Amino acid sequence: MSQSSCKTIKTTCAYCGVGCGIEASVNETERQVLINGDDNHPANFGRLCSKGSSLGETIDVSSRLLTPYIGQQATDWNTALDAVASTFSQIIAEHGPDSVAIYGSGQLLTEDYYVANKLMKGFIGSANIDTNSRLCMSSAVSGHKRAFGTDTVPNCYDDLELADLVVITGSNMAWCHPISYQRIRAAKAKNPNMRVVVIDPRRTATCDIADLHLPLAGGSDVVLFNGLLNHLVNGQYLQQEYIDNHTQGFAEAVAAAQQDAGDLAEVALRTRLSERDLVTFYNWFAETDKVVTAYSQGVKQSSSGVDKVNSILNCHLATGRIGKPGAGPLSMTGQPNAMGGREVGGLATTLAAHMEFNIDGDTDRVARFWNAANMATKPGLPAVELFEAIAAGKIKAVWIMATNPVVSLPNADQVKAALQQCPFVVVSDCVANTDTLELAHIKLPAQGWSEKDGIVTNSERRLSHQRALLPPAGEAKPDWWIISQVGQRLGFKDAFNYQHQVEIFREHAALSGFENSSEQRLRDFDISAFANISQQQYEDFEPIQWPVNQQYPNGKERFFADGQFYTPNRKANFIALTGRAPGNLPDQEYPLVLNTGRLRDQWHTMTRSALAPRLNQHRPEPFVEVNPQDAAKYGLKDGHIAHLQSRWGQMYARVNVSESQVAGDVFVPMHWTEQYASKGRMGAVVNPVVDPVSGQPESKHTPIRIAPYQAEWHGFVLSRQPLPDAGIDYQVKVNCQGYLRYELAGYDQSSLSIDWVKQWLSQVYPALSWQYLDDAKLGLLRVAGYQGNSLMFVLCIATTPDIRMLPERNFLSSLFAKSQLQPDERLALLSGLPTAGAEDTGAQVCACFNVGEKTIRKAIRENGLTSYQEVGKCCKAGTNCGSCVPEIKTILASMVETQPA
Ligand SMILES: Nc1nc2c(c(=O)[nH]1)N[C@H]1C(S)=C(S)[C@@H](COP(=O)(O)OP(=O)(O)OC[C@H]3O[C@@H](n4cnc5c(=O)[nH]c(N)nc54)[C@H](O)[C@@H]3O)O[C@H]1N2
Ligand SMILES: Nc1nc2c(c(=O)[nH]1)N[C@H]1C(S)=C(S)[C@@H](COP(=O)(O)OP(=O)(O)OC[C@H]3O[C@@H](n4cnc5c(=O)[nH]c(N)nc54)[C@H](O)[C@@H]3O)O[C@H]1N2
Ligand code: SF4
Ligand SMILES: [Mo]
Repeated sequence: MSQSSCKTIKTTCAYCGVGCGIEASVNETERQVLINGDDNHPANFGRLCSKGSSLGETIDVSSRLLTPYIGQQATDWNTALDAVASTFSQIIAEHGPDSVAIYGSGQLLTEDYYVANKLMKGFIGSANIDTNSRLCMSSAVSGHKRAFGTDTVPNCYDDLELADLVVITGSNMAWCHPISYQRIRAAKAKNPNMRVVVIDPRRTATCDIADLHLPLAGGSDVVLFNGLLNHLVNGQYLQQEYIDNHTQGFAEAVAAAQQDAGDLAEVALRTRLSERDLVTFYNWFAETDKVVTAYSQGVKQSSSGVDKVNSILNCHLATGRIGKPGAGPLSMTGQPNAMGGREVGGLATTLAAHMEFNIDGDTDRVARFWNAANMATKPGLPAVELFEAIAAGKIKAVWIMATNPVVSLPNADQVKAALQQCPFVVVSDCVANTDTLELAHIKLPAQGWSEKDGIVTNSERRLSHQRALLPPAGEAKPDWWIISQVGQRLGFKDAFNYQHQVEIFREHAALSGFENSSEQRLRDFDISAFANISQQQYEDFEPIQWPVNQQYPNGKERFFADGQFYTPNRKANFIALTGRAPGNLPDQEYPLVLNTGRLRDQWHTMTRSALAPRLNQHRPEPFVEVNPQDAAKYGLKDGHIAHLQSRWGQMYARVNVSESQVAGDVFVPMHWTEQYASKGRMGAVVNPVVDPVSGQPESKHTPIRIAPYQAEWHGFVLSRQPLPDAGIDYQVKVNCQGYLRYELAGYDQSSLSIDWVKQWLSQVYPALSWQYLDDAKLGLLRVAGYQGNSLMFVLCIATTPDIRMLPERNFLSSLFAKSQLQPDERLALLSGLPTAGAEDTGAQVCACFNVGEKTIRKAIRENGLTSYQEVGKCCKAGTNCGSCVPEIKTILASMVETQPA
């Protein structure tokens, strides 16, 4: 990139709720962006993880939705917006405001989110606007409101470093909030007194820094924390003055905890943990003043998610450890603007600016501020119910923005069917193809990260500016603009007459301060200091934690150490809790528990992360992780394919036999969709049970059965061009540097032949010279296609159930990366045997420097390396973001074990 045409722009990462600051060097003419961490951003101080640092690889426009579509027909904005507005109008006129809905996302910017909520709740007159945050944050929101009277995260990231005990529960922070995890790792290295406890049914990468790992039974968190509350009471570890002066309901909570978890042996039984480990954890918690409990989806995505949250908050309130440096509960938000969504009231059950339907005067207050034409007066439907109402025909038009519910909602085949029969589906997205866009009547192209511009708020309530780096792709528009245009066309010209997003931000800031001085009901969320922000100040916006008002012009790090809460009498509530079993339990027919979650290098439904070749190498295929005992019991072999089935749906995934999984539990990553894996859409399998208070689905606990998929053949193709669906059971696409890789498997091999290959591939490659090897005896079918001397594709199929008959993918990939092949390489290509000097680097471990497992093993062996730091010095692996350090340590450990004595 030439220096002269570069400009440097500060922005925030597109991905997780850590909210890291980025310094981007932008070359507009080449549409290239170089990504570096922003040294001054308080979330990351210059560090970025593998996802953040590869953002530059994801901004190509080739996969983007570039223009609006009505049906299959490209159209202009006016026509598309008119069609959206007139159809919504008509349906509202005929069936009332509750017959339409918006389904939004924590990946919208605050300004987008604010306008969507205003349109639906203030002007269309229904609260049927919910968001994917229902699947993500809603149990934390409800738990906070029950305890504090408001949805406030009391602590901040610095506390992760200041603590002497960090309890990480239901969170694979090493992969999902990598930079926060790195901060804990670094703090622990400096503070010998610091301990880390990880509570997770799986042994995850996060356990790498754990002094204690509690592999509790899925869903048993309330019992575990009720047991802790008992321990605190029995050992007199309470902060009695705080309890007496600033809380209520303590006696009832203790009585319930004693009833539920008074007997340690029973707690051990129900949590599947040993009494010794329980006592260790309880003692550490009791005896350490500075304790932070960081929690995420293992806590929230549960049919007792809200109770789990309150069981944690109970223990922090009982010890007065809340909102203090190094002490307090910290809910880690998932999406880049999950917190912003909570501020604007993006959930169907809340109002804007932390106001509530069920608090006297709030609905009227919002209505007056907006001068609302049709203020909604009651909560709308939460996500799972909202899609059930679509299926039932009660909701007849839905507008989906920045989320992919056909993949991410539970019982996703039902969701798909609901959208198929819904009379009017509008989808705003950045990319051209998703499983949800396929069902849209109207597609609207939204600006994505690197083009859109607005404010986001991270897990610690810190607002940051996400800035535009490049001009929009094609006709893409900001989401706030699209929504405002529809608002105007629905007849609300004045209310949606925004020219620039700063006008929306000012309005949002003003609403947060509206009737929010001490005479009225005080609300915690107050950024009224920005109500008159100039455009220049907005452009220069520096990261700051809310509240930002007259009292706190520079923001505020922590809440509640002073014991002042937002309930009517200002006291926090203890909640009396009883542990409940998950909604569906395994039985003879469905004997295993399916747990789902995230991988280090993929983001959700892969629409952005899978565009970066280096993020696809760590775990290229959908997989199911099973304990060796279960593998033996169900006849599953490592590396082969399994069929998973629940009462709701089915999927295929590759088997990964692993001790990190407890027998009886299996784990599947949430990421694959029909765009990448023909039958790997995991949402289809997941049960639609929800928490009764928050409505958040139980994504971590579905009874399933598993069986080997009896593939008669396996194979893969490396191809320059994308290939069509081959109509087989297992076809997985992997984007690589300059080409694509497809993994294939099928049941029926009778149709496998050179002719079949030609028929399939000539759709994409009509005129090539073909080279092939078809050896029925050896069970080999190999085909390569050349254009002149350039290799266009190579296909390798083993017509036997034995996957070892396939050549090494990494070696073939290295050949494929070359544009021209020598004769010996052409031969090697079909034989699958490495040419002299070619090196097989093995499966990728370090995404930042693309270092493979075999390279690392070789470096260790040849240089006698004993620590991950030495490995880093030798081959760079693990020296950038550090997310692969746990894996490097596992490799080191395995090599120590296998070394001859
Ligand atoms: N790489 C990557 N990072 C991401 C994302 C991504 O897609 N990819 N997404 C972002 C988003 S939106 C979110 S919400 C966060 C989620 O971040 P996390 O919550 O950390 O991620 P998950 O993998 O969904 O689940 C966390 C862990 O909960 C455990 N668990 C399951 N059941 C239970 C239980 O009953 N009790 C306890 N204590 N633990 C249990 C699972 O085994 C899993 O390891 O990640 C964010 N960061
Ligand atoms: N089984 C199971 N299911 C889960 C989870 C789980 O752990 N297990 N986790 C749940 C959680 S926590 C979450 S957050 C969800 C995430 O699930 P989704 O929200 O469905 O997943 P994403 O892939 O993030 O979808 C975002 C979509 O918006 C598009 N997009 C990105 N930026 C913009 C923008 O600025 N404007 C517009 N209009 N579009 C944009 C992307 O291209 C993509 O299609 O999944 C939930 N579902
Ligand atoms: S931790 Fe990684 S994904 Fe999350 S904001 Fe930071 S760089 Fe982005
Ligand atoms: Mo999330």
